[in-house]
Formats: sequence, C-alpha cells, structure tokens
Amino acid sequence: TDKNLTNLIKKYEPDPKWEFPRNQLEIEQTLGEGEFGRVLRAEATNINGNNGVTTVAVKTLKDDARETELNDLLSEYHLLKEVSHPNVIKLLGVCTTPGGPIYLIIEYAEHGALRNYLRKSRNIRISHIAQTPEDQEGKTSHYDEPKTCQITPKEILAFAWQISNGMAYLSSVKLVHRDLAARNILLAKDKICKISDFGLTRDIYEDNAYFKRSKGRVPVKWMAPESLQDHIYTTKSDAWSFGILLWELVTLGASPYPGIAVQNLFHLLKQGYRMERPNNCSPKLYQMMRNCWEVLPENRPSFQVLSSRLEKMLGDGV
Ligand code: ACK
Repeated sequence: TDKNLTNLIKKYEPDPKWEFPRNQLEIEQTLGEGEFGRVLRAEATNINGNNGVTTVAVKTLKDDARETELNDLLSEYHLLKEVSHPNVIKLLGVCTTPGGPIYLIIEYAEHGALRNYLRKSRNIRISHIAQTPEDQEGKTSHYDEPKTCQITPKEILAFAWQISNGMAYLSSVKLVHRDLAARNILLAKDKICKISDFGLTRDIYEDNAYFKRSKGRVPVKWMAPESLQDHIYTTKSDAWSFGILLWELVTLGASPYPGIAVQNLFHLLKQGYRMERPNNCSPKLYQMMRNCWEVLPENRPSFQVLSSRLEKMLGDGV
C-alpha cells in the first residue's frame, strides 16, 4: 500500500542526526554471528559527541540477508533512536548511505551477552586455566587464584532489578519487547545490564530457542500462553518472559523447561504446569516467577511493581 511504501522510503532516508561516516569506523573483529546478521567490534572516531576513539559494537547483515532482515535492522534503528535509559542499549550512530554495508552502531558491552556470562561464571576456574598462556607452556597455572568472576545471589537480584527497571521504562513509552530473554541482555562495564535486541530483530540470530514458523523463529519457551495461542503481545506478556528470565538468572543460564519439547509446552501450561523452584532459589524470588506466570495477564505484576519488590529484596538481603 501507499502508506507502507511511504514508511519504507522514510526508513531508508538518511537521518543526519545519526548518520556516521563509514571511514571513521575501524572494524576489528566479529563478536557473534547468526543466520543473517553479524555483530562486530569496532573503533569509532569522534562518535556521538565522544572525542577520540570509542570501542563500539556494530550490527550488520550478511550478504545473503533478505529484505525482511534489512527491514528488521532498520526497525531496530528507528526504535533505538527514540529510547534512552541506563538499562537499555544505546544507539551511537548509523551508516545507511549507499556505497557500503548498513551498520547500526551501538554501545559496546564488555561482558557480552548475559546468558553467556552466567554460563561462563559456573566454571570460571576451568575456563581461566584453559586460557592462561602458562598452561600451554606446561607451567603451573593460577589454580588458587580467587574466583573474581563468581556471581553472588545479591548480584543475581541486582541484575533482575536493573532489567526490570529497563522494562518499566520501555513499558512507560509503550514499547513491548517480545523477546525478553537472558540472551538478549548485554552486560556492560561495572556489570550494568542493558536490554537489547528489541524491535523485530529476533529472527536474525540463530538460537534453538526459536521455533521455526512462517514469520521466522519464535522463542516458545519464553512466551506467554496468549502470545502462543493468539499472537497477543503486551507488557504483561513481557512480564511472563521476565519470569523465565528470572529462572535463567538463578540457574546461571540454564535452558528453561529442560526435557520438555516445545510442541508439548502450550498444552502443559494450559493444564497449569509450571517450572519448579530451582534448588538455590529463595521462596520469595520463586513466588515472583509464579506471579509472572499467572495465566491471566492482568494478574501478572507490572514492571513498576516488580522493580520495587526487587529493590526491597535487595535491601533485605533475600
Ligand atoms: O556473549 P557475546 O560475546 O556477546 O556473544 C554475543 C554475540 O555478540 C551475538 O549477539 C555479542 N554482542 C552483541 N552485541 C554486543 C554489544 N553491544 N557489545 C558487546 N558484545 C555484543 C554478544
């Protein structure tokens, strides 16, 4: 239709406020790769009011990406332009002019994806040993070095609180994430959580959490029953996903509903089945998960309520 065409043209129109010269961007390495997308690390000179060189992350498409992936990347760009919160990933610039690949330049998160970080924290010793050069040379490794990367229960709560704060902000500006999961949270300097990959970018990256459908991959195990059944997405379906994210946090990045096939999940949820309390999870935090997994969306807590409860739990040390 005419309206769609107008929107499309608008999407491709360079915005001088955000446009960044490609020759001021020095690509250094690939951080991650999906089916059609790629995240690169780069050094940007004089970007977004920062004088000198800034390490940034660059989202781009692979050569075989289709029109839809391009659209998704541009959608994310236009969405990111409008948001600003310490717990939401920040847009720094964009390269959309002809004569080169499309680059979405976002802030660099030094600890990478939260899910990977949580999983790495489980066997920090092993990964540490494997990486020491002394190891390769056959010398003694830093075996007794303190586990500086170990995650404490308090940190888990702090992560949950930060993510909830970011989500409260997004819901206040009427944005529904639709793909809230630990793999889409980035961990920046000082262990600050940044919600990322929102908009329609969810089918860019390969992940077996997604169930193939005509519209791409669907993160079934993070989805509320009403999203699975009627494709309804609201801040309350985001709250359901947040409950799953809490479970990912306490299990240090485990895959939800272990042993359950995605095909059976909807039926089980309808029957009232829910994941049980993980061993190391406090009853209070588990109660929060269960509140998020209420079958009726209106019975789930808002992110404002979740934030204040988490804040109180942080203060009480439970
Ligand atoms: O854990 P990671 O290294 O952190 O693996 C994923 C990978 O790219 C695919 O998403 C990394 N990544 C994505 N965005 C950023 C970013 N803004 N800063 C740092 N790493 C990023 C992520």
